[in-house]
Amino acid sequence: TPERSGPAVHLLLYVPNVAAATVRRPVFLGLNFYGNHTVSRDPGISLSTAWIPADAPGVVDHHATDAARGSDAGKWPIETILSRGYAVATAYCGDLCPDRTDGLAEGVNGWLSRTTTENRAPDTWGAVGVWTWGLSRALDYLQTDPDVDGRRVALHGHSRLGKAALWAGAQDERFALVISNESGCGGAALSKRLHGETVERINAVFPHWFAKNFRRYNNNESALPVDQHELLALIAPRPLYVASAEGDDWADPRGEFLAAKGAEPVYALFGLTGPTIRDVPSIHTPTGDAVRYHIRTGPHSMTDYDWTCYLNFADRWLRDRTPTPAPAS
Ligand code: GTR
Repeated sequence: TPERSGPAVHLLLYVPNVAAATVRRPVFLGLNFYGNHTVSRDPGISLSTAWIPADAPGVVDHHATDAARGSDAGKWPIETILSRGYAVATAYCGDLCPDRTDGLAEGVNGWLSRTTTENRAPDTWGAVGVWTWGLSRALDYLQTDPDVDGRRVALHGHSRLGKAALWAGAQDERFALVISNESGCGGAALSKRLHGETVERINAVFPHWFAKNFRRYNNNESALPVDQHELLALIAPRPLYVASAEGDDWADPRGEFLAAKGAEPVYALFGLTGPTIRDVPSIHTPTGDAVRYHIRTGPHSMTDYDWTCYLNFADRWLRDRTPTPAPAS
């Protein structure tokens, strides 16, 4: 049937092994860059058979080999997350839309519409939109799984996948908390600052990521009717974490901070506060309550420091919420 021949998304799920759990576990959900097998060396994870970018370790002719297992595990401290009482869910972004210029011809978009990066209508989605849609479908599943609490899902994403996490969080109010890790241009960074990656540059190098309409603002950011603080504000009143790295000027840390600040007035309507200081805080000084921001040392990545901050933030906001009872066994 057509349904069976459609694209499949493989969702990897780890749940804390707690005897006689009385409540469902909150979840950290995020897409991964290079296949589920890269987030851990766990041999129980199936090796992705999908197309994978050539720049990933252990990839031969755009396909994963066993050498790729755990190659991105440094960004996924799964044991730590589980030990803090959270489940971990992830899927490969390439199952939804391969991350390459002609990737829209495959995956979900290829199956639905057969349009391509260049011949699609100017207002239809790009790869970021497809990944975003996939995050909501992953949440659909999590809300049916009795082991986890689909009402307490913390959505996170790094860089291009952080752009998708913000867009998913803005559109789908079922996500309980949203984390942007160095999402930069088209994510948390203000486009009109013209610092680091610009609209023209991102649309030229990644023509498949955004709607073609976004190209109207190439070298023309001042004409944008909105900027990224308004994307962040759409997540209100749900808790939002925006993080930057000192060595990641390309993502414009100050622009990310100022966007978080710019979302504050909307959070204030709900009696919630963000970073109350006026400019970028010192290194390793998370600041703000419902909208929280930090900048750490080091390059563009997602580190144990970042995760510690996100786990603390989730403890602050998701522990308070009434957990969904576990089904009677
Ligand atoms: C860069 C791109 C950024 C960011 C990054 C990443 O090449 O310019 O917008 O998305 O990739 O995803 O790591």
